[in-house]
Amino acid sequence: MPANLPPQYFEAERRYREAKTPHEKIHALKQMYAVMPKHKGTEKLQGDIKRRISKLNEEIQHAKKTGVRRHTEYVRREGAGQIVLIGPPNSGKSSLVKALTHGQPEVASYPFTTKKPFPAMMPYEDIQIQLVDMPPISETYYEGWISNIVRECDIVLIVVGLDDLDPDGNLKTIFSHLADSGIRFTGEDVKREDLPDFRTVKKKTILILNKTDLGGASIARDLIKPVIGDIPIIEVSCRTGEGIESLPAQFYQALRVIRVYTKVPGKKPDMSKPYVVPKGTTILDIAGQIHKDFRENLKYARVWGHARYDGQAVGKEYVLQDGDIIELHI
Ligand SMILES: Nc1nc2c(ncn2[C@@H]2O[C@H](COP(=O)(O)OP(=O)(O)OP(=O)(O)O)[C@@H](O)[C@H]2O)c(=O)[nH]1
Ligand SMILES: [Mg+2]
Repeated sequence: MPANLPPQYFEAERRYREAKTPHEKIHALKQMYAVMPKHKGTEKLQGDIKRRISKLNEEIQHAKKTGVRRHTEYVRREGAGQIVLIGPPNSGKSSLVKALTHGQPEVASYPFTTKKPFPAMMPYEDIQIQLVDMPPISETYYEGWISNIVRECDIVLIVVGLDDLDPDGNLKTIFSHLADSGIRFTGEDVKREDLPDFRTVKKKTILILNKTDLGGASIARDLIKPVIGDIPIIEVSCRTGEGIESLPAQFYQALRVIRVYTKVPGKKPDMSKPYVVPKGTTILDIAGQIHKDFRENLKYARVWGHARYDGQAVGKEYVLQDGDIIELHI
């Protein structure tokens, strides 16, 4: 045995031996490779790990080619933000999309009902937020394109039902599948500089504990808390409607965006269609989006809303607030 292998290596090796799917095995092998010291004494082992990874990749590719329903899916982004729902089978993902939108995704008492992504718009005050219902994720069932859709979205909702007999185990399975595609989950707001490298992304995540009408929420919470870290939990019941009403506002908050309305001097503001921009956006940032002349020649703006008084003149660096109405002057 080569010298100087750190404890993390043996930890990863144990995970490799316990791994059931090729994806899990690759994940563990990559960790083994990452933590091992790279010197002459470990060369043989390095080669061995690389070979095992490429063999597993071949296996996956082969399965993809010969599989029955292998295809890719893509969802066009619409509205003020995109929220993707994932979770174990039968947890109530489609029921939640049905409760929050005018969409009619298929809901059924048996698992693996949803086969394709199903986008639908959730109204919130004067804007629309896109929800994307997804097929379930389980030990034996994972569509590669799920990773692509999750990677692109703004927020992930992980839906778990209180009738789930192994909520923590199922969550671990989901995390492991997505970790293979470099996706990690966090309760924090994600800024670009938080990304450790271009391949790995952190996704702002909320855990929805559904079916509170069945009881047992506190037991489930105790089981899943150690697995989900700082990810917040919201308890709801799609059956009774408990906790559903406040979700749109909570999702909107989590998106970290604001609405800004515009007005032309001497006219009434246009309240029909706000600009939806990230929190922290300044007058100058938004001016360029409205028209490039504004970006180049902007002198000042007037703001109605959160400025000290209505119609206050502010400079280009003024940081906008949700609901502000602006009038640009060149
Ligand atoms: N008791 C109870 N049952 C619920 C609740 N929400 C959903 N269900 C039931 O759970 C079952 C699964 O619901 P779906 O919305 O189809 O679940 P899903 O997560 O989309 O399932 P897949 O697409 O197979 O992954 C259905 O029988 C629903 O009626 C709830 O809040 N309480
Ligand atoms: Mg479904």
